[in-house]
Amino acid sequence: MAKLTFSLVSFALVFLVLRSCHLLINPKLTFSFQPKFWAFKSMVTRPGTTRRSLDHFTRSPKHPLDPLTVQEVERVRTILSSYPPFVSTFPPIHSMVLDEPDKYRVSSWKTGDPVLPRKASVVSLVNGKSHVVTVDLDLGRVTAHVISPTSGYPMLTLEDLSNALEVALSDPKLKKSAMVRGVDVSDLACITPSVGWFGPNEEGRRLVKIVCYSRQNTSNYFMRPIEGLVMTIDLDKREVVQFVDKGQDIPIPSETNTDYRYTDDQMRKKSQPKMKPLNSISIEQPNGPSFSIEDGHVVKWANWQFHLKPDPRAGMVISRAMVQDSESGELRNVMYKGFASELFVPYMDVSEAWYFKGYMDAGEFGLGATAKSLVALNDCPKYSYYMDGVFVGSDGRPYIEPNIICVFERYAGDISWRHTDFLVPGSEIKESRRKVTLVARMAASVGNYDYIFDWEFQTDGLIKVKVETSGMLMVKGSPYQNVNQIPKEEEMSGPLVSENLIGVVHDHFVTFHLDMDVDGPNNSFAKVSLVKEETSPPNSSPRKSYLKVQRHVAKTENDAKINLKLTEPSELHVVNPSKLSSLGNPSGYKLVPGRTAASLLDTFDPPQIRSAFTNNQVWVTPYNKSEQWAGGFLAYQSKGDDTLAVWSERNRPIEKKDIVLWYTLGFHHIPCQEDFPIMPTVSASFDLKPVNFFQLNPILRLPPTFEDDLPNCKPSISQSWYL
Ligand SMILES: *[C@@H]1O[C@H](CO)[C@@H](O)[C@H](O)[C@H]1NC(C)=O
Ligand SMILES: *[C@@H]1O[C@H](CO)[C@@H](O)[C@H](O)[C@H]1NC(C)=O
Ligand SMILES: *[C@@H]1O[C@H](CO)[C@@H](O)[C@H](O)[C@H]1NC(C)=O
Ligand SMILES: [Cu+2]
Repeated sequence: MAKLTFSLVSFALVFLVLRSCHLLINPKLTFSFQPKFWAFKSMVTRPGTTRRSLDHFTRSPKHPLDPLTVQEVERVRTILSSYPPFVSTFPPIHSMVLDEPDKYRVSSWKTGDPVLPRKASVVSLVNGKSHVVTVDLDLGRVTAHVISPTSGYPMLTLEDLSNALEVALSDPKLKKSAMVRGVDVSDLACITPSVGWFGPNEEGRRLVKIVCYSRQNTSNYFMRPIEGLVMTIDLDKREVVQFVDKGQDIPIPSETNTDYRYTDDQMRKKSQPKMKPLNSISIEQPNGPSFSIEDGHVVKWANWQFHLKPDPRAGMVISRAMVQDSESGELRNVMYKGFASELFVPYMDVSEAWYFKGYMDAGEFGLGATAKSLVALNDCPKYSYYMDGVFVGSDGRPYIEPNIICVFERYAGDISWRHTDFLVPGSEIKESRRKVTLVARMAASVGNYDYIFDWEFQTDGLIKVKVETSGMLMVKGSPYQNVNQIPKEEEMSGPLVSENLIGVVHDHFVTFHLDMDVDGPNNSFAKVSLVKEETSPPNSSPRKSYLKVQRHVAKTENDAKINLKLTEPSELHVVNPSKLSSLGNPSGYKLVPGRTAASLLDTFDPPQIRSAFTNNQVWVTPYNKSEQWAGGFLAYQSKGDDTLAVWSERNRPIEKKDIVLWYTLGFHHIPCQEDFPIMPTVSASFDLKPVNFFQLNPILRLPPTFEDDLPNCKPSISQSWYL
């Protein structure tokens, strides 16, 4: 068993290094697996770190939504190997995930019931066509096989990426371009950005772009672009379709200050930052955390319960989120399924080496497939529980990406509710309750960028969904070292962020699929607007105007397409009209947008057509199991014929229906010097907040915290520290 574990782990680590997004280092580089293996081992035993034993070999599914297990993946592969169309040549597997059982069967499933029939959905590519095959694990055979009718290709595989790099690196033109700039081919680091879709040139063949950097004297090659050099590779013919090199006069930016690793010698030699160092800090949980994770995926904490799993495309999926009623104790449905459906990142530079950069990171590269093990104590606090991802390689075999999700309780010193009252003499009141929450976190490293996804649950029923970005800017080489050298008439695609480096302006849009089931599947979407009224009749009050609440229940999809405007405020409620409180209000949850942005690109700009789901910040659609991916099921090189915007043109009825809410959170990003050489995190979030869901404040009777509750802590009077 131990030996087996070792070999699987090493196998997984090959992928840990190789199976990444639009990033792949020169394949001539040899990777050392051993140190990573030990890093992983030490993590298992680190104190304050909880993780279940590695039982992936024997594990069987316990819940109908549990991801495919190692054994199930092996079995699917065996079934496919003897499936007649796949017998002569086993096609590359671009995706293999659980085909989730029917929603209504899952909703009525209870712990202890037999697990529902298990099926796998497999996407493979045969002669340029995407085959979607359903394998029934109980029947042991293929039960459905369709060729996808939409445009686009499935996510790229590791082989696609390494083939593309091999083709690029063996091209003498690339060697020559590198040499002209004084870069040895062995110092080239090339990445494989997606091509997007810009018309007939990109159609009928799978293409990828190649863009290179110099890794000379730095691990942060992203800051040393070989500007103006871009290759287009045909992935299946394995040939260079186009070679462009228009940047030979642009210097490669210096490696100075580009490295960011703590172990980097240069970093160590340098002085510490000019700030007073922090003392050690940690949250202590002497009795352990108060959540439990049953059967590996069902998280139970305080009044919450939900199913949590990694997904190669969405990253992290929350299902069947239910909250306990504070009065009756009943477990009530809130959301059937929530996940990041697509992530659109268009760059604002239309030149030849840049125009195509408009990524759809979930559908093109996968948010889970690019997520790596979290760094204990830095990515997640002490007492975190770590969950592994069981994913599938292009050969149809399983591999394990360890510790890609962490679950932890957060106490950030915040307040849940409070009041002090001193208006009645002699009866001063001081009541305050601290806020402790539960977080599920994952971090995807899609090439240069890192996206940290948090789903945070509060005891008052609120769910906060947060996205943070960090990592490296996608920068452009420039001849200029100072803004005073830039000619007035020259149009720059972004600010100078370091010498010879332009931080190209871009956007990030993350679109969430939120299948709300507030007290059951049949919900309505209500826009509760605030509108200005004039006092009438005039002079009947000293006031001239006031705001009035207007409630509009959306009948069809068009009624629920919303572009947020500060001057037209409205609350966005998902309500269950058949579940009224004792006061007669419908039970609901509201979407509370936080920081966001709208895409300002032309609606007919090709990247915007493909990512038309960003045309509105809010959409509501009737539930349809096949409408999960806002940018289309096959996003790679898609033409935008299978997006949320296209589905929604049907303008279907959405009142008193099982509905899905779609919300896009976004950033415009004008880079600045502080983003170099690695960006401090930028965050944006939105809330799903109960509205007339509970009878009253659900944490009214939450007890306060006293010093006796914290036996390990010294009295918390601040003066004592300064004695
Ligand atoms: C950079 O690396 C090259 C070899 O790759 C070496 O010759 C050179 O001295 C290095 N420069 C610095 C500043 O470390
Ligand atoms: C939801 O509404 C449909 C009709 O639109 C009805 O058939 C179904 O029974 C309802 N489901 C529940 C759980 O109320
Ligand atoms: C579900 O969605 C797909 C894709 O938009 C569509 O082809 C299909 O007709 C839909 N099914 C129903 C029942 O509306
Ligand atoms: Cu950015």
